[in-house]
Amino acid sequence: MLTLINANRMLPPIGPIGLDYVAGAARRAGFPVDVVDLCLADDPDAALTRYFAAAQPRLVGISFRNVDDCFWPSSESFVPDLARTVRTIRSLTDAPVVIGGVGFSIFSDPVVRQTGADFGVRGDGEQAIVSLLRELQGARRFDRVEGLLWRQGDEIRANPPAWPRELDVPTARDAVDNAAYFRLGGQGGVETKRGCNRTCLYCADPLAKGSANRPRNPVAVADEVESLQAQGVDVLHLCDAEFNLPVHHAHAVCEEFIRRGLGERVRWYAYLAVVPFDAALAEAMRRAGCVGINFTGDSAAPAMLKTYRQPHGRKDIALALRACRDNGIAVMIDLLLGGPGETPETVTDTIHFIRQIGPDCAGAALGLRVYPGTGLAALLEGEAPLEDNAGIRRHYEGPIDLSRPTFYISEALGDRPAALVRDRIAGDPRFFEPQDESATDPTEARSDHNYNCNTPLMQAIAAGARGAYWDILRRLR
Ligand code: B12
Repeated sequence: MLTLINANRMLPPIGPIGLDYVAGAARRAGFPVDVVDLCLADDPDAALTRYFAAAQPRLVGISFRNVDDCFWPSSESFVPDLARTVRTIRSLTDAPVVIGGVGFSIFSDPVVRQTGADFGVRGDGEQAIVSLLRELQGARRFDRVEGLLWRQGDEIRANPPAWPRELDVPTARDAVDNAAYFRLGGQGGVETKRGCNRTCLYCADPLAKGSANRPRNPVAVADEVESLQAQGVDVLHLCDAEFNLPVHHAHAVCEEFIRRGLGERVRWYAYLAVVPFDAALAEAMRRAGCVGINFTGDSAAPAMLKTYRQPHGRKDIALALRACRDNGIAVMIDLLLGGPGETPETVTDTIHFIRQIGPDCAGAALGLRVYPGTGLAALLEGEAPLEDNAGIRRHYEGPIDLSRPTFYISEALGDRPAALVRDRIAGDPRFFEPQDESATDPTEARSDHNYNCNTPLMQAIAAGARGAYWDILRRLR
């Protein structure tokens, strides 16, 4: 009835958790579901040809998690590949095609246009897939399907997304080969909530997940962790944008994990905002199994933190690090260098401060991906046409198209901003640093934290390493 396809072929492979949930929801509503996982297939075209020779689904759903690698300067876009996959599917079946996924949700309209898909779903997929299947069987009232993009004549219409406050997500996690992903990708994933009520300048999360925090019942989250553990997956990365928003929910999840003794059976990592965070949360997280935190530090320069609309100050970064140290939790601090107003002085200040407080590692990402509908896009568009903005960096010609990898790096950092950042890092091995502009081979001696085709990472996982990728890479050093 429904065939779901994972189109993300990035390596190391990350389990398509969204597809697992969507498949679970469709099955729970009584629809038979097949999953064709192109990430685990050696030859995707052959896998599709083999599958459709024997199957005639009513609907084909594609999960499109990453629109691009979100990394300057590599800027790899996956939309052309997706368009090719849609064409291949069209040559093999008459079933309509629907696309969903987090990356897709940010760019739903252009991706539907560029791929020629029949439908798209922006936002949560669990309710939407069931509604769409029912409408396809019945009245075909597509205006009733949550988050649906659909064609009416030459127009593409879009319904408001389903961002239910009460999240009822299937916990069985049995539609995807999670054991294979654990073996090849070194981690599993689980969500404790969706959405984010922060308004960070550059972030697209509210566009894909909504701007309210939508917590899940901690009991369901723990059930799901146990489902994964039963499949042999005992090292996890939480898939929340920021685990500690809201902080009472983070405590409630930890309490449930501790009550079930999960802290002794699984290890996990999470993304966290720098505030709110304190020793009590660090201790609860450690007891619940957390071994590593990736903080959204962004910067340590007060002016940049203000521009990024971060509520934390540099002192809070140091305090959070101390609380983690006291509880044996490894720390990665993610920096976002090059935003509006960044100067060589603010870069120096940030890197100097981070080196001084000494986290286990720090990600010196350079360049902000400009997502449409964010504060960053509004700020830049308000100044002048994007074409005239000297801070816009891109590898394509013609008019600016934000659905293609488009970045902003403050003009004040000059023509070789990566060289400048690397100079300030001065070979400190705790930093993941941007690729030098003069590097000719992007894979050669890489010291960044782009997890797309990251060979040292894949080799370490093949040799048995498990955990967050930053933690595996830092241990390799
Ligand atoms: C956690 C996370 C990670 C973890 C993954 C951990 C794990 N074990 O899963 C790690 C750190 C490994 C990671 C890595 C990367 N990530 Co990441 N990640 C996230 C994060 C925070 C959550 C993703 C997630 O799993 N969400 C939970 C699932 C359930 O949601 P979902 O996929 O959206 O699925 C729902 C809907 O989209 C929909 N849906 C999904 N599929 C389908 C299919 C159909 C047919 C339908 C109808 C609906 C549907 O229904 C689902 C349930 O409601 C997101 C941001 C976010 N808040 O979502 C970024 C995000 C997805 N990552 C992103 C990027 C860029 C990357 C990297 C490419 C970075 C890099 N260059 O290294 C790598 C890629 C790694 C890889 N090999 O694939 C970007 C993608 C944006 C873009 N430009 O395309 C995001 C959106 C962050 C951002 N705003 O920049 N990431």
